[in-house]
Amino acid sequence: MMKIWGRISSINVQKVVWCAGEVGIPFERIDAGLAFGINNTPEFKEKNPNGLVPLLEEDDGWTLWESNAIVRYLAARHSAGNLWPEDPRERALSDRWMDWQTTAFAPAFIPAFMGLVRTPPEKRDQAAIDAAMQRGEGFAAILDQHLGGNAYVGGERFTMGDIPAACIAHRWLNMPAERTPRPNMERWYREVLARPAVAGVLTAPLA
Ligand SMILES: N[C@@H](CCC(=O)N[C@@H](CS)C(=O)NCC(=O)O)C(=O)O
Repeated sequence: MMKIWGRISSINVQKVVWCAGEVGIPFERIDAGLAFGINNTPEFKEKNPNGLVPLLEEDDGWTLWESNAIVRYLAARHSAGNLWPEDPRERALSDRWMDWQTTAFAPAFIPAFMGLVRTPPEKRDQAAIDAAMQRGEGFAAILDQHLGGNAYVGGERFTMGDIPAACIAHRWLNMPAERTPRPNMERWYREVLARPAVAGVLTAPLA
């Protein structure tokens, strides 16, 4: 059976587990990373020299790391024409939001997530948290505006691009912090959160 290595509290593991659920292939998830360890062992690093999760391992031993690459692979292999749009323009829009999630929205506010969710109150750097929230607001506004005119990130239907974008939206919308209301983003988030493949993947409260 296909294996997905990685703890479910990792956003990058969440993307892959959600995508595997969407395409409906059986898989086994193996906890790795943080307190679970494993990811820095020589055996794991042979499969992913970065020592990071997620890692996909197929029945024949073929492996793939980098969460968005794994999402694209699973979607292309098992859901071409559906999660993985055949039309190059539709696919490009889906791809765009995947790259934007990783390179823009996530790096902007992850210091706030780490401070508010993974750091005890007495050790928090409030100034760094506030600055990260302010940066995040700018990107949240961009996604909200896009979803004001589109049902999903890639257009009128759910595609692979919604998965990374919704995983980061989940963090943004559930952090214990004040945020500007984003009605379009919240409408889309609630809708994708109701998909059966999300069950057990995006947890609240955040961990
Ligand atoms: N660009 C990589 C980043 C992977 C990454 O940073 N993974 C984190 C978890 S989100 C990790 O493995 N951290 C070490 C750990 O959990 O011990 C991807 O998208 O897969």
